[in-house]
Amino acid sequence: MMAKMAASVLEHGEDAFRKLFKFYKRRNPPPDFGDVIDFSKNVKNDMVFSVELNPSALSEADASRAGLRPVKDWRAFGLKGHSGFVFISNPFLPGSQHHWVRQCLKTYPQKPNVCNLDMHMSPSETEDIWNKSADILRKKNQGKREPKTLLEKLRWVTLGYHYDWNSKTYSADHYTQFPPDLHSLSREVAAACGFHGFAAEAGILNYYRADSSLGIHVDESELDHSRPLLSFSFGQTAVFLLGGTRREDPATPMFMHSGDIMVMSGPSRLLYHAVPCIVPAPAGQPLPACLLDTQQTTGLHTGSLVQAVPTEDWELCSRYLHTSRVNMTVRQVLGDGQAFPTETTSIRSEVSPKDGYHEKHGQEEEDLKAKRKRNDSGYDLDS
Ligand SMILES: O=C(O)CCC(=O)C(=O)O
Ligand SMILES: [Mn+2]
Repeated sequence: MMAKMAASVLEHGEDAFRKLFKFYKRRNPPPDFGDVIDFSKNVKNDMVFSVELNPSALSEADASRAGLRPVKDWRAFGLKGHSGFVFISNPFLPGSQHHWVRQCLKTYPQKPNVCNLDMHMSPSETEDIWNKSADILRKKNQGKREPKTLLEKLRWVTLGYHYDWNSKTYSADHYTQFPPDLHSLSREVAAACGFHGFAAEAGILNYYRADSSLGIHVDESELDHSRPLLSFSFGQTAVFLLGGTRREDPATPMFMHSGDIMVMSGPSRLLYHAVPCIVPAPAGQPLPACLLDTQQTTGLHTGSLVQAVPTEDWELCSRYLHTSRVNMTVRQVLGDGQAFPTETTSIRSEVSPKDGYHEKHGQEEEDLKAKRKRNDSGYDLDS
């Protein structure tokens, strides 16, 4: 009786999220994705409902300037029991994701932004990651084992208030200008979801290779949790697990396809979540169809945030994305008029290291046992 109860508590409690994480992380044999919600298709799931966004919250002109379709055409969804969670199925105009991909690969990794490679390399070595990798990557013959380029070793970049992975805090004295284009995109998307005046102050860009994952965690280091957290996905599809406010709560699996946007707000702002795997691309179709769309150079006018990406740049981005996913998470750290606490009263995150950011990338026990090189912040550089 006791044993049975313990087993059932484990099944539905403590270990349920972790088990699901491991289930989707498994490579051999590959997991069955049959239970994963696919918002790009007609969803047949009792938990899913359509969300009507207010089309007048964002003008068509502002949407188009940011490379987005008119809000009336967005397909947005919610999940029962997760108030404040909004999933927007690729609202980008055809061809406008290219700009954000190029920014993530070529522009945002540049100084003064900070990346994982800075943890163990000198600033001159991590200067110009794109140009140092471009020629090698262009010539690289797939399948052959060759040393990884810096671009292939990139795991994260921080923007704005640079997240400190050790103290799990942001601070006033480690800030550089947040990229204006991403600031505007974030403000527009937040406005469309009813959050006016959203100020993007910190960004974490995550770079996933075919075998990368992101452990179970909560994003709670921002000081004002009443502001939403936005997440943008590009490239290969991934599985996202959305749990509850307690680590033992069950999790819901869903696909994140290229162009999808997630908004975690209100009661959903502090939910546990994870990315257990990148889904192998279907044979013969290494890039999702939306990234094959030709760029909308004709629609680009002065004032547009989205710039046309030169063909030679896109060739490299596209090659990289055949086996990768890029994610941008954007956060407002401080509430309106709020300031960082002074040193002595500084609020530290209460999360245990296992739950925290510091160990979130590919930090399952197997990985810890594996003799792999790690950088100072726990990111696996060899995967
Ligand atoms: O890659 C993702 O979709 C999730 C990223 C994330 O949770 C984070 O950076 O906090
Ligand atoms: Mn997160």
